Amino acid sequence: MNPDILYRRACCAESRICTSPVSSMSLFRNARFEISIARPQDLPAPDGAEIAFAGRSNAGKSSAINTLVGHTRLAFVSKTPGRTQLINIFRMNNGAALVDLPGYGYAKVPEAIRKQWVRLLEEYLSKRESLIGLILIMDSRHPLTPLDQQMLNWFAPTGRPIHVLLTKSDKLTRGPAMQTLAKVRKDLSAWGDQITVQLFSSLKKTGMNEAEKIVGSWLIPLSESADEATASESTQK
Ligand SMILES: Nc1nc2c(ncn2[C@@H]2O[C@H](COP(=O)(O)OP(=O)(O)OP(=O)(O)O)[C@@H](O)[C@H]2O)c(=O)[nH]1
Ligand SMILES: [Mg+2]
Repeated sequence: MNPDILYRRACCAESRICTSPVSSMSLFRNARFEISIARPQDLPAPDGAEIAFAGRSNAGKSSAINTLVGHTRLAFVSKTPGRTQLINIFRMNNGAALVDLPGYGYAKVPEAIRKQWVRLLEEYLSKRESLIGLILIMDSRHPLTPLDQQMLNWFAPTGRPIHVLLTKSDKLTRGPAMQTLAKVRKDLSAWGDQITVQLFSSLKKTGMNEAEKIVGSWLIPLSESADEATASESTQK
């Protein structure tokens, strides 16, 4: 194996900096950990477009981020629900960021902490101007829980796109998976037509191209407007 790859992998495990070229997709490649924050007031000033990953505790948010960036240990994955308790920001090469949000709906969390998480999520989802789209992660076996619906209620009114990943689809056979997809798609139309949905499995690495295409389509208008701004600057000179 190329020693450079080995070295980069060792770095990733130590510092959560991901430069691994192994099976990462072009859009998400070279994402690196930037910051963790616990309170809305600690959020850094926006420094590029943000794409947030929200969902029930243990639904597979951190795993989905790792799968998309092609790295097993960038975001912390655990069998114990409620492990991501902070907002973790990962910056991609193109300047946009993937944001791993604390999972909701874990019953064993003390009430005071639960309230703090809810406040953090609501603040972030409803007020963050740099947030251009939401990836809402739902376990394909338990989609659209009341708290998922709450997330949709907070974010859909912003008019920004939402893409639902029905994760752990490897746990369903094809028929039930397709039925779930059709039913969730129909139910989601109640929140508007900016919502898309797909099946996804971090275990089997399925659905990655579709997810990349959707997120890429959210970023293209931004790069086009940046190009237009540069073009108009140069014509003014
Ligand atoms: N079979 C299967 N298991 C998965 C998949 N995605 C995640 N898991 C498992 O589900 C558990 C939770 O995954 P995480 O990615 O930590 O979930 P999370 O949503 O980030 O959880 P919190 O941080 O607690 O909110 C882990 O044991 C993962 O290995 C998947 O696509 N298929
Ligand atoms: Mg997590």
